[in-house]
Amino acid sequence: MKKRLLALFTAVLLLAGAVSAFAGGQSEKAAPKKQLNFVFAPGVVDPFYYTMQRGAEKAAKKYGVNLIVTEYPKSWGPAVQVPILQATVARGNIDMVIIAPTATDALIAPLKKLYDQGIEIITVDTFLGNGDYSAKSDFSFPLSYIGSDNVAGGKLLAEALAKMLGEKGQVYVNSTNPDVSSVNGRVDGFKEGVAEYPNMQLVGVDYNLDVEQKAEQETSAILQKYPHLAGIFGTNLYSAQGAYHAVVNAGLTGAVKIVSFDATTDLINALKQKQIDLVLAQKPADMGYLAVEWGYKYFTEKAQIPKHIATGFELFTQQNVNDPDMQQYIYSK
Ligand code: T6T
Repeated sequence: MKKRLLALFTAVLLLAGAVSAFAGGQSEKAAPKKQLNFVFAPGVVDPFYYTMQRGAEKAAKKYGVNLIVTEYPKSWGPAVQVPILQATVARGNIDMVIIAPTATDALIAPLKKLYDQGIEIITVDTFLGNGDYSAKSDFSFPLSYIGSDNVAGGKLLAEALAKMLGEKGQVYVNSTNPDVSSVNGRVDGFKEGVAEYPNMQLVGVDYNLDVEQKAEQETSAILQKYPHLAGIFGTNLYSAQGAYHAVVNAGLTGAVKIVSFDATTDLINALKQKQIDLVLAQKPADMGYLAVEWGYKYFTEKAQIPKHIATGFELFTQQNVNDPDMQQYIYSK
């Protein structure tokens, strides 16, 4: 009898233990994670943003984020980018928008509207206003700006060009738009750099509106107007591609030195052919990857995202253009 009572008692204890372990297990189990939906809104159809998209997709895969990529705008500017963005966000249930704003001011209102609806914003490559999201202002609502230090890049290329030219001569800049933070920063940095050399003269800045043919025509006109032109800075891939084609067509390869932002296959091949002298590669894949990674950490760990994350550069020269290590920095479709 005693034995049977003991067995019964043990059985009750075991059962109680099992029940509590089951209940405890249930309560300890984390609530199922919410699916995060991020939108990626590129600036325009170009290999720079395709490379950025691949970086974003890599992080999205790692963290289980659903990344919705908007249609690629076929031309540059808010008139094309904003309706595409709005159509994508209208699907609903979006947690964050990762966007390269195509204008510093015109994108503030449409993005603020999304923010007021509860959607977080990270800007990549380009920023809103003056880009300082740490001081309170009408454009400081994005969590972060992740991109190149464009002023530093422009300055660095001015100094490199000055060295190539013996610190003297006329130089010219071909850029895209006057209201875009990235290329504007590059122009400002370049001007600062040139100003350090009293025997260098900046003859002008043209804007091609992201149309390569226009960049080529503008550069051809400048080559005619300034027969002694010594150097050119192309502030992005369309500007630099148009500019070097104009120089080649004028038979001035080598006589006019060219430095550029953006490492497309076209520009890298031109460097190999000595049709361009220096190519600065940005790190678009890192911009996309970091935006998704920080966004994920913000939503899941309440991480404090730095208001500005600079992604750095690589410089392609005649010396390193064939190095196996450098090939990863060439943009691709
Ligand atoms: O240079 C990049 C980007 O940084 C800029 O904001 C716009 O032009 C590119 O996409 C190259 O076409």
